[in-house]
Amino acid sequence: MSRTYVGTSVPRNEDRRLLTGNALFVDDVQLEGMLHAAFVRSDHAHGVLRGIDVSAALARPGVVAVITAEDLGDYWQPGPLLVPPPPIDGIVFNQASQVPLAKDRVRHVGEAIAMVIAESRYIAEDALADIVVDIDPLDPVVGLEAALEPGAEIIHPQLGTNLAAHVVQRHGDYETAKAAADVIISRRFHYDRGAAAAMENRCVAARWDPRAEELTVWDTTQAPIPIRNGLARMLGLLESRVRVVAPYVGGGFGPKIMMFYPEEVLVPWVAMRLGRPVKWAEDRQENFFATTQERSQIHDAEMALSADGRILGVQDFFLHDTGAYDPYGLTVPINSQCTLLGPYDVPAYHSEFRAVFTNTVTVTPVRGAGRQHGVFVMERLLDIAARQLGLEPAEIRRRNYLRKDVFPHTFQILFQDFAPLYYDSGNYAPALEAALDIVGRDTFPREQAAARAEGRYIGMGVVSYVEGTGIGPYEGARVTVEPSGQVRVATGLGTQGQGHYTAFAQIVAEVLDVDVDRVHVITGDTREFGWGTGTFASRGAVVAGSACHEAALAVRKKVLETGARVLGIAPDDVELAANSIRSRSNPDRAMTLGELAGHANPLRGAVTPGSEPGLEATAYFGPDHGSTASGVHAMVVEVDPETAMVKILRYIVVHDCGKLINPMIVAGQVQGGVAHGIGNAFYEQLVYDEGGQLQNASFMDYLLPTAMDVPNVEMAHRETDAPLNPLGLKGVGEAGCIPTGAAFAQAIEDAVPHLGLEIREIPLSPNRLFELIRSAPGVRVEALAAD
Ligand code: MCN
Repeated sequence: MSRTYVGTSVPRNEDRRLLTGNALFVDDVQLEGMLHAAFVRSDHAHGVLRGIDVSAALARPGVVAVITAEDLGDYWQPGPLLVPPPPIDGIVFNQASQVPLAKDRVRHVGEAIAMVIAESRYIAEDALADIVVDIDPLDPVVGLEAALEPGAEIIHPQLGTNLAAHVVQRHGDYETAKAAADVIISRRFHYDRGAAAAMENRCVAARWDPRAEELTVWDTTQAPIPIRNGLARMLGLLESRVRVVAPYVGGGFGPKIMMFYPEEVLVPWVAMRLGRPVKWAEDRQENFFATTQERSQIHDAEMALSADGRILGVQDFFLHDTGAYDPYGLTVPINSQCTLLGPYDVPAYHSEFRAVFTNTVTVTPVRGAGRQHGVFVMERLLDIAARQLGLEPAEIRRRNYLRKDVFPHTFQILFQDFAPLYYDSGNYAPALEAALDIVGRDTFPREQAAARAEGRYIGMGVVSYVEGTGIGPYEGARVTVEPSGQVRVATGLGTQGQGHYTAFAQIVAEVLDVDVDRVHVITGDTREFGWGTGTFASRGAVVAGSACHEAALAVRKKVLETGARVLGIAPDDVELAANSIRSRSNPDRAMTLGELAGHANPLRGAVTPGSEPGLEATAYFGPDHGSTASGVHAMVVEVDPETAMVKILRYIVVHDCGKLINPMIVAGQVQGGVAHGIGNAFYEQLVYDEGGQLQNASFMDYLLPTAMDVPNVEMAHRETDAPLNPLGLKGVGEAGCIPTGAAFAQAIEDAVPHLGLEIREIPLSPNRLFELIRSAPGVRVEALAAD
């Protein structure tokens, strides 16, 4: 009987290297003769680029080159459209992707204009000040509604509009639903911008080896293989002559999936051109201007309900800010559009968004990738409706959940992969009951009343969500048993802290019945594995994990076949037994897997036709549809109505990501996601002034939650089997941050019901909450803390 690893909390095997400082990060790459890059960036949000004088910089000792758009010749190309929308009715998309260096216009503060290459980073930075950039400012376009106003400056003149996309999706007939409704709730909601704020900024190093004619690029990317393929195409090299390594990466959280950032295009090119290694490491301030961001959306939403609180229909018109360029297509707003429906039965839905260009940093997915906006709108509409109908927040949700017998469930609207939105499986109502049990459905009202008697204001929020995870197209893995008995697993995914090294090892160790610490996972090196897409959309476990499983099964088949031959026994007499094979009928006839691997790769003799040397197999996995994770978050907060400070007393997550590979890793993912969600909900906001200048581009001004602000999440897991992958997995990497804002808003309102607050925006910084409290209906400022 082989050992069980899947479903157990195997300690993370990557942590020893990380905690002892022996993990290689890109900035650790030091090569002989290495040069350093720094970038001249636009101070203007919008303007015509009249000229660049680089002569003084070139004269500075230690400066090796200064590159402008003109120097790039044909290499200067706008970046690719990463997820091209299909040409179908209801979708208008205007493409304008980022360029390596600004040529005739600048479109956001921080856009790269010139690259300085010098003997040291100090010299490169000093030389930036020598470069004179002549820009004629244009009116900046900032703010979602301003972008579409008549007379607004057009950011991409070739498009003749600031409209980046217009998408209409619907099922059922909302107008009919509305006509039949007893209650109609109509509100405007605003979700403002935030940053991903990974601990490690972006970094790229490149070396051209003229003898091997090979380019090696170390890159903090989430998608090493597409970067390799794109660089090979642009540089006219064979893909096999370009090696992209994404070693240990200190957090990605979405923006590191972007292809191609200017620096990723330019550093390899200049390293080849100069014949010397070059490195660029983003600094924290640059990260606020040069790394993509997410979030600003304004929703005008409406919900039609029957008198007993059943949803009849939802309508949502929203604006999405795509920033200066739109290389990622429609992913973020389509996620909002689809995720809004949540776990609920919504017979009629009309959703329509306009994405707009603005003179701000480009928007691409950040953990949650637009899903949190949809959840916020839906959950808030339900809360407002519940209040109007005199229902408990939990009760209105209960009345509207999809029943557990409707799965699989297909909607008429398209998901981010442009396939119809598909819920593979789910069971929503029990998760709500479980969360209420943990929070203490009977005891909480008493605690609330007791606190109130002491002059403390505590409140609870409880919200639901579903999350489409684990989308295709595919990932692959190669599993090899080596003669040492160690097992190598190579996959094309990049990893940024998610624990893939351990989780994938568990899958393979269980199939091959080897000790889990004998399984070595390699990710993020295109020389080790060259097929796949990358880490995004909480798909690593479902897609790459399943590929590891399939490859391990194929190796197990080889082990059993080769074992029978080498031991000279019948195939059905061979079994796996802890790092070995043996005869079932005569267990003394046995051999270690390492020895067998040696036999499978003989120095003499013949490999019989139809068989292959070695104990190795490669497999790919591409699901027809993603898998639908879901959950309920409950939150207990204490609000000081006079100062607007909010303290999170408890945070409860009941989460369903199908079968758990590693419960400890999943718990870490949820805890980290919740920390991110709390940041989004209460602390983090990128504030642009009307000139397009970011006002808080440092961690002094852009507040992140600290360990002091994030409670230990109380967690329970439900494991609804995912039918579309062999292990029954669903994703979890983003789940923690998706419903947090909605839970936060409901909990605050519940804490101070006497103020009549109705929260319709995120983030709710203490300042903003202070303002909202002071302007709440019927509030007498001098009596805030009293009834
Ligand atoms: N897992 C599991 N059982 C499951 C599902 C997942 O044990 N049923 C494990 C997986 O094996 C993996 C981890 O949980 O080790 C996350 O898996 P998954 O949900 O498949 O997500 P991905 O591997 O695709 O990771 C991407 C996801 C995203 S989209 C963002 S953004 C994010 C996130 O993961 N960025 C992260 N989590 C992050 N965690 C860290 N530390 N750093 C980031 O940059």
